[in-house]
Formats: sequence, C-alpha cells, structure tokens
Amino acid sequence: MERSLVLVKPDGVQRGLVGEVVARLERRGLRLVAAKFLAVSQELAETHYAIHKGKPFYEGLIAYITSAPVMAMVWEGPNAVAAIRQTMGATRPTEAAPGSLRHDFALEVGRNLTHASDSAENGEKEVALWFKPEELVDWTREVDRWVFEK
Ligand code: DAT
Ligand code: MG
Repeated sequence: MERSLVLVKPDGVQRGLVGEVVARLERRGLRLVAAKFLAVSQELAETHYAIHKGKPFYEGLIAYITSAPVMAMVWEGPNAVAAIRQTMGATRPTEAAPGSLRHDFALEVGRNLTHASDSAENGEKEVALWFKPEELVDWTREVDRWVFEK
C-alpha cells in the first residue's frame, strides 16, 4: 500500500482549510495513518525541502513553511501518491485542474496550500522524516473492501 506525506501548509491552516483537505482525502477513499499539528523548525524545513536548495524561491519557501503551524498527515491507499497529487492539483494554482484543491482555494505558487509526496519512494522518506514509527497507526476500516479492490 502506497503512502504519502500530506501537509496543510501555513496558509491552509490560517484560512481554516484543514477540514476541507481532510474531507477531500477521506471522500477519495484514502486511509489516514497519522496526523499531528506542529510548528515546523528551520532544520525540518531545510531537510524537507533540501532538493530545492539553491533555487530562487528556496528562501521564500523556507520562510513560508516555518511562518505558522502546519497540519502534517500520512495517508495511504492504492496509487496514493498519484491520487493525492491529483486531488491537490498542479504546483501552480492557475495550472491546477478545476475541482482540485489548489484550483479551488489558491492563486499563487508561493501560497499553494498543501504538500504531497511526489513518488512512493519519497513518500516513505518523507513519512520517516516527519513521523516516528510509533506515530503511524496500522488499522483496517470496515469500508476498506468497498474501496480497495485487494
Ligand atoms: P509540489 O509542492 O507541487 O510538489 P515542488 O516540489 O516542485 O512542487 O515545489 C515545492 C514548493 O516550492 C511548491 O509547492 C511551491 C514552491 N515552488 C515551486 N516552484 C516554484 C516557483 N517557480 N516559484 C515559487 N515557488 C515555487
Ligand atoms: Mg514536491
């Protein structure tokens, strides 16, 4: 089962959109594995966004993600990475598909509401960076067999 880190970034928290993000992922059929509300340290932000170091938007990105609390979650399901990124929409909100979160609730790339892992491999790495193993809940839902084929 694929797993993805999902963050509701500071703009999403400030705008009261945590519930909207959770609702959409729940309705999609994805299963919540872990969640915590936290202020992101400089160190965590730099490790999480290490791949973007040196890019022109890097400093602003670190300032943004550390500016106010975030809701960090782990969601899982078949093809969870692709499903979640589709629900989020493209990085630039003006390129995000209508009906996606970034289309429906954002305008600017620097205030694009959410983060989601971009591959199953990075999903595992990001989950390990943001959560301790004991914070991940291994559970089955009664409805799983009606959402997951296998
Ligand atoms: P995503 O968050 O869709 O995975 P990404 O990994 O390419 O996108 O970039 C991480 C974040 O960095 C993105 O959510 C917003 C910011 N960002 C990316 N490209 C940017 C750009 N050209 N200008 C400003 N911010 C950018
Ligand atoms: Mg990314």
